[in-house]
Amino acid sequence: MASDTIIVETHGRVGLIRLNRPQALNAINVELMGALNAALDAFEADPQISVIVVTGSAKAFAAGADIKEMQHKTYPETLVADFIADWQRLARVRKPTIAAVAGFALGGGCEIALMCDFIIAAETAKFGQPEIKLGIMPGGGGSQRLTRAIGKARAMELCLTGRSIDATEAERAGLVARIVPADQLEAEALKTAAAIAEHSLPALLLVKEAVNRVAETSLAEGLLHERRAFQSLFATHDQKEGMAAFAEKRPAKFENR
Ligand code: CO8
Repeated sequence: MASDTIIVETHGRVGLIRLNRPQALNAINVELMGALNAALDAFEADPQISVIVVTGSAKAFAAGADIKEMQHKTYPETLVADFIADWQRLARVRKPTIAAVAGFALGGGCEIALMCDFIIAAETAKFGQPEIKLGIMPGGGGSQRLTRAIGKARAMELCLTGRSIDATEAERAGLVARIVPADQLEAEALKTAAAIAEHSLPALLLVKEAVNRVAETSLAEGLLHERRAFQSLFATHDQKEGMAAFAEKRPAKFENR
């Protein structure tokens, strides 16, 4: 779908998607979400791409779903169309994903960041689930992924009050992996993504699957899944190469990147 609501770039093996509705602080509407999903499909299918970065502008990652677009929807309409059911594509991407967040990441914006594997935040980032102030509630994982990320007490407080937290509080809560100066956000995210993309892609995909099992399964099942995935990597050339390179004191040259 051709749309100017996102900008898509490639940087070596890293695919970058920039949310781009500056007039609405990157509020997520149907057009933007369609374009984002299409870009994710394309990067997922592209063998030249190993890691995906999602970012916004200096002022806003995304200030939520587009309130003006949703304003007049009725309950039967949302139910019959299963409104926002297809807004979770990002969470199903198999390749590693990083959210690079500056400015507002509110409501659906916070939820999109949470759908990524981890968040790198600028000092200016602000996270929150302000839906309660609109008479609604989080709908894209704010009550679920946020709770898993920062625990019940903190998530409950944020969802019930609608209060925003800054980057420091978000880092302390475990919501963000790292805070960087605002003018270095994109460079740092791309650098981190490029470093990840150097690794063996089969190993990256299995790491991601195994970590994500935590939310879906018991410890015993998760440990079994991890062990079987670990064992399966001994079938790859990259395991032979990675271990040979260590023994020979040279950088590894992975073939499945
Ligand atoms: N929807 C539509 N337009 C928006 C949104 C939004 N969420 N946020 C900002 N805008 C628009 C404003 O209306 C304004 O437009 P205009 O210039 O035409 O009046 C423009 O962006 C700039 O915004 P402000 O003038 O308000 O900028 P400020 O710097 O004064 O304030 C804020 C910034 C605090 C971020 C403020 O804009 C705000 O509170 N925005 C709404 C935040 C919010 O409530 N978000 C939650 C929305 S509901 C939701 O996300 C449901 C999620 C469903 C699941 C999604 C899964 C991915």
